[in-house]
Amino acid sequence: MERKWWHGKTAYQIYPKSFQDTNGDGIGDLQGIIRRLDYLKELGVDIVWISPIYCSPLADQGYDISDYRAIDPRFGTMEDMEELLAEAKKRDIGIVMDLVVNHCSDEHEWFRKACEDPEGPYGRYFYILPWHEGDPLPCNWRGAFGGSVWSKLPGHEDRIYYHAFHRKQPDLNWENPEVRQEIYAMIRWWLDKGLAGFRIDAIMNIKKLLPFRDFPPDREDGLCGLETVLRNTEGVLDFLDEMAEQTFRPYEAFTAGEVFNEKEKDLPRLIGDHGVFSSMFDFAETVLDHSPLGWYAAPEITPDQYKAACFASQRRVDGIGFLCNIIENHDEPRGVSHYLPAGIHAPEAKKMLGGLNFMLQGLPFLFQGQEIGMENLACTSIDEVDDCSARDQYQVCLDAGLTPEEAMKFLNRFSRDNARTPVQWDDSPNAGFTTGTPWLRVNPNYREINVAAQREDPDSIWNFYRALIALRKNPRYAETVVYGHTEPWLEEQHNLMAYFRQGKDQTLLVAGNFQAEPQDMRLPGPIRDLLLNNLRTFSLTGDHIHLAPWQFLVLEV
Ligand code: TEU
Ligand code: CA
Repeated sequence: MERKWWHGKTAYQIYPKSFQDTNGDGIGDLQGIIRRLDYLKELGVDIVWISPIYCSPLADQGYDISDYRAIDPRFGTMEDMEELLAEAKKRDIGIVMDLVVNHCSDEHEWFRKACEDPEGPYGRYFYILPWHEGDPLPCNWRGAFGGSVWSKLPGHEDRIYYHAFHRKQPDLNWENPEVRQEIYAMIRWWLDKGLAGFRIDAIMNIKKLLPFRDFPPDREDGLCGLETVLRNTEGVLDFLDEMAEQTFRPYEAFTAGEVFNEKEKDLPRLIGDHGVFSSMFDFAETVLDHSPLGWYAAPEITPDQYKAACFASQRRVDGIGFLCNIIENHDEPRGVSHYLPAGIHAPEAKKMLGGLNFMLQGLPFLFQGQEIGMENLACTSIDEVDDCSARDQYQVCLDAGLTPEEAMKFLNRFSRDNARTPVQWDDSPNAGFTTGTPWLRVNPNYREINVAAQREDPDSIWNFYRALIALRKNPRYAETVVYGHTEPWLEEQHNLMAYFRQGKDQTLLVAGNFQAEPQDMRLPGPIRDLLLNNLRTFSLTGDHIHLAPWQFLVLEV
């Protein structure tokens, strides 16, 4: 594997709407990010991905872009963006923007022109087909937020357009070379401004399975989920190769693909030495509880399944490239609420989960608030829910015969709002996020869980993450932490997740006791050094460590 400038870095995702408000409108903004750059530096962050801040009607919170070359006034101005780039650069922090090019907004000029003249050049920017009331639709696919992927073209009774996500997110037609050139020019325009790169949204969806056709339905609505469609689609890499060649590669940009349903054989082309992306997110753990039926049919994830998914991912990409390792993002529940058994809130358990993920080979990617162990938000009524995906799943629950109360239990487990509540900076009103009314409710636990308190406390989750990042940069261990081979240890032992990171002349052992009871772990040999411990002590008899509940250790052995 070739060495890349970003391999040893630590990355952090900002969901700007909920990060830091500076003008009291209850919405986080670019000035808020600038204000917190020193905070990110103090934590040890090198790369920051900012979820979309382009002009948008916010039907899907910015993932519906109406102007790719302008900043939404709710987030600030282009001057603010340039200031952010300059200030970040001073601190040696790279800024990565979200690249959302599977679709744009129905309020984008291209779509407006397509509606005015579907036969004209902009009609070919989208998938617009003739259709008459009573005709079957071109295919029975279900959009990611529910319902058919087809909607009537505004202003036309006899035409429909394709959208894999929200009705307000029409898919762009990548088969049209003019569309591709527009997109590449826009990417270069941003890279010329000094961006470090992009996180690339929903990218596997850009290639459509043509001609459109039906698949066997997977729910009673007669529709079939896009996962099945994607599994049967070939050819996305040809588009990605062209995009990489004309944009990312000449700039040596850092790119992290949001890649789902990729084919094993494509891994080298995706993230290998000359791959189309630098890296891509590991969603193997995330999808463990996905069911085609919807959230109400989600199984609980056990620690053994979590471990198996992590190790399977490490093996799949071994020697090929780096994955971005996450426990959460803006689409997922909080990691500590998702992967720790229900009801577990102990700080040491949160540290263990974070540490086990962080120490895997790959690029660790923290999501805002993860560094203080922020948790899911409990809502009692659908009126409190913003997320369009959660609102769809609420209906799916009701259609399956659940009561509203039962449905809310599943929303509280999976709603995307869970990760989108404002960052808990301190114990002042609204957790220091805003002086106004926050756009989304602050988690009421902010008095106990907040940055200010954890910064003061040497045993806090925040200081633990800081130590993890410092270890990754420590010249004595960095080579092993970044490049060491991952080798599971005692893989069959129940509720124990342990692995070696094998460097040239150094072996680290990472171990987490993934349960509320103590358990013993056999050691492969003598301990040379203790690098990290989420508790104050650890106990050893002969070649056995007695791990306390949720104990996490990094040892040199
Ligand atoms: O998410 C993509 C997404 O929702 C996938 O899980 C999708 O279900 C998969 O590709 C199968 O089709 C991204 C963003 O992270 C999310 O916030 C946006 O809502 C979405 O794209 C649309 O832009
Ligand atoms: Ca604001």
